[in-house]
Amino acid sequence: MSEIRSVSAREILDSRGNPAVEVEVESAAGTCGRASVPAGASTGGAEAFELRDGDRKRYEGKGVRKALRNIEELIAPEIVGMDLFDQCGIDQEMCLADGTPDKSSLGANAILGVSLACARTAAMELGLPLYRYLGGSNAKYLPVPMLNVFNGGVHSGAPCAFQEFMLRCAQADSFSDALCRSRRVISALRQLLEERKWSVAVGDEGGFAPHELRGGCCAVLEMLTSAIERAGLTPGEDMTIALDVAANSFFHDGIYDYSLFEENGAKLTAAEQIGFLKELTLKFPVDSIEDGLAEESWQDWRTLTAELGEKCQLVGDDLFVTNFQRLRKGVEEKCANAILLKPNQIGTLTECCDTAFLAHNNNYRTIVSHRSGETCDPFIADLAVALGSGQIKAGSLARGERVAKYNQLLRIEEQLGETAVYGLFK
Ligand code: 2PG
Ligand code: MG
Repeated sequence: MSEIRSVSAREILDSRGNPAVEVEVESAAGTCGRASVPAGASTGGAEAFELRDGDRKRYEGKGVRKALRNIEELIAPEIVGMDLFDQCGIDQEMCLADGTPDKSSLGANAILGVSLACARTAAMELGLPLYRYLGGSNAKYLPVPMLNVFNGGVHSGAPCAFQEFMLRCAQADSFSDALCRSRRVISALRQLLEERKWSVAVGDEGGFAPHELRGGCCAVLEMLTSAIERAGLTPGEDMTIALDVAANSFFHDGIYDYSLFEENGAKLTAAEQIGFLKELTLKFPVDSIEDGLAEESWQDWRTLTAELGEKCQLVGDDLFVTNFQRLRKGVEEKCANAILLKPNQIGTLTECCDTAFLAHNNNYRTIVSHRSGETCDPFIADLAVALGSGQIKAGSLARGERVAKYNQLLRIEEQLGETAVYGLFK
C-alpha cells in the first residue's frame, strides 16, 4: 500500500487555447505524477458533464477554476490517505462524492484529471511504465494508428460534412513501419494539394483542410486514394481509409443535411444515408466508418450494421460515448461492431476500462481516441497498449499534441523490443 498524500490542480491550455484541467497527485513516498484532460468539439449528447466556469470575462466562459476548486476542496479530502494502487476504489469514491449519473456535480473533467493522475503516480511509484502498470505483464499489442489526414466538419473550415478521413495501415510490419508508410501518403497528399495550388494549412487534428475543396467527401476520397497510389502503395491492401462521419453535426429533423457544410450538398433520409455509406465502401478503400448515423437513431444503426457490418468496421462514438449502459444497449440491439474509447466521455479510468472489457467480451473492436482539443499528455498511448485495443486515433502527423501520442508509442515499441506485437486485426 502507498498512501495518497496530496492532490493539486491547475488551469492549463489545450490545443485550441481553451482552459484544461491538469492534476498532480503526490504519494506519501513523495512520488508525483501529473495528467491533464482534453476536450471535444463534436461532443455526444450523452457524454459526462464537463464543468466550465461560465464567466464570459475569462476565456469566453470556458475557464475551469470551478473544477479546480472541486478537486482541491471536495475530491482531495475524500481520497487523501487512500491507497494509491486502489484505482477502482479511488474512482468509486469520486463517483459517490459526485452522486450524479453524469458527474455534473463535481465535473467529469475534475474527476478524470484526478483519476488519470493517480494511475500515473502509482505507475511511477512502482517504477513501471504506465502501459505495464495498467495492462499487466501481457501488455504488448501496439495499436494500428488511424491518422486523420483530412479534417472537415466542425474541426476545420473545409467545405466537407465528414469530419475525419484517416489512413489505416494494418498490414504494416510494425507500428513504426505503419507511421513511416502513412507519412509517405501524407507527403503525396500535400504534393497533390500544392499542385492544385490549394491551401496546405491544417485543421484541429493536424489534417489538411483546404477551403478550395469542391465536391465534398467523394472528392476527398478520390484525392486520398490517389495519394496512396502516388506513395507507391496499393489502396485497399497496403493502406485503407477510415471515416468519422460525425453525422450528428449535420443531422436535423430526421435529415442528413450535407448543405450545412457543402455547397449544393444533398439532403438525405436515413435510408439514403445508409445507401450512400454502402456505396462509399464499394467505390473507395474504406473499411471503417465512425458515427455514420445520428446518436439516437438506434433502429437505423441496426439496419446499417446488418447491411454493412460484415465487411466494414462500424464505430460508435457519439452513439456509445464510452458508456457501459449505452454499449450494452448497442450489443443487445446489434448496433455497430466497434467502439471509440475516450476517457473524458465517461469521467474515470475505471469506467473506461469496464466499457473496453464489455466491448472485447462481445467481439466489439475498440479504438482508443484523443479529443479535438488536446494537451501534450500522451496517456491514451499507454492506455491503448494496456487495453490491447489494437487501434488508436490521435490525429495526423502534425501538431505537437497529436504527434506526442505516436511518439510515446514509438518509445513503447522500442521498450517491448522483440515482444511487441503489431496488427492484432490483420
Ligand atoms: C471524434 C473526436 C475526436 P471531438 O469525434 O471522434 O476526433 O472529435 O473530440 O471534437 O469530439
Ligand atoms: Mg467521432
